[in-house]
Amino acid sequence: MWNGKTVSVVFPAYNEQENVRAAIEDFFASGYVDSVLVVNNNSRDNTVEEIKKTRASFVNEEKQGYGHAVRRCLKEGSGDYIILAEPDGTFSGKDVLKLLAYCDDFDMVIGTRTAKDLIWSGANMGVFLRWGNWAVAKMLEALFSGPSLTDVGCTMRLIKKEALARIQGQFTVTGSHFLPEMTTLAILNKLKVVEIPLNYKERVGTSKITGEKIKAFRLGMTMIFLILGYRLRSWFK
Ligand SMILES: Nc1nc2c(ncn2[C@@H]2O[C@H](COP(=O)(O)OP(=O)(O)OP(=O)(O)O)[C@@H](O)[C@H]2O)c(=O)[nH]1
Ligand SMILES: [Mg+2]
Repeated sequence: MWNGKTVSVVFPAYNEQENVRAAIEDFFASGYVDSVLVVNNNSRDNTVEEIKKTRASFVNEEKQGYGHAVRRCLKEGSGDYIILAEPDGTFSGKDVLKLLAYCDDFDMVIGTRTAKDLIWSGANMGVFLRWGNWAVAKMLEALFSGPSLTDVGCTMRLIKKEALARIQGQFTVTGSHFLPEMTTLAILNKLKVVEIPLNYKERVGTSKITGEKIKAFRLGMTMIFLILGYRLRSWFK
């Protein structure tokens, strides 16, 4: 609970047996989280068995992909404040408090993983990823006169239920480049958005998206085209 409002955490999970249980416990341990829901994306390992050992609930999303899983998370999140994160050990439950501290004044509070002093040793945020995320975020910020942005791909973020309802029907992306679409739609729909620095730690388990440089580069290019597409369409509308 936060100021009399319910807080729900939602995790997309694909083969996260190694950390999902610890992540659920870590987020509950923040003391502010009322419920945790895991959207299992057809995991072939023991992710579901591990979730069952906790007080989190879960659903399965059959359509495979990060965007499908995250959109299902946002659809199922039941609290007044919905916090999206990953159960792979990279995010800290205690950072929930940082997001909540801003939500009186903002509709959406986005994390950034590029604040140098909060990147833990072993975290997958080397020079290439850090500056790549920063550059695409700055492009988004400049093209849309948006809030200060320094990370285009940070899953951990908070959105108020009523703010989510304003943009949810406009989501189109089902792949790994979903987050910049969510941020762009928030700006275009005049939600109040702020970005704040979060801890970013070493991953537990196998990386599926940005672990390989070439995959990360392709993803970055897809994000750039998505953002440019939104800008051009809104100029010519
Ligand atoms: N890649 C991928 N991730 C999925 C899928 N479904 C759910 N997820 C979850 O989405 C999150 C993002 O995937 P990650 O492999 O952590 O990718 P990343 O955060 O870009 O990179 P690392 O954390 O450094 O590995 C994780 O919590 C996954 O378990 C899917 O189909 N593909
Ligand atoms: Mg991750």
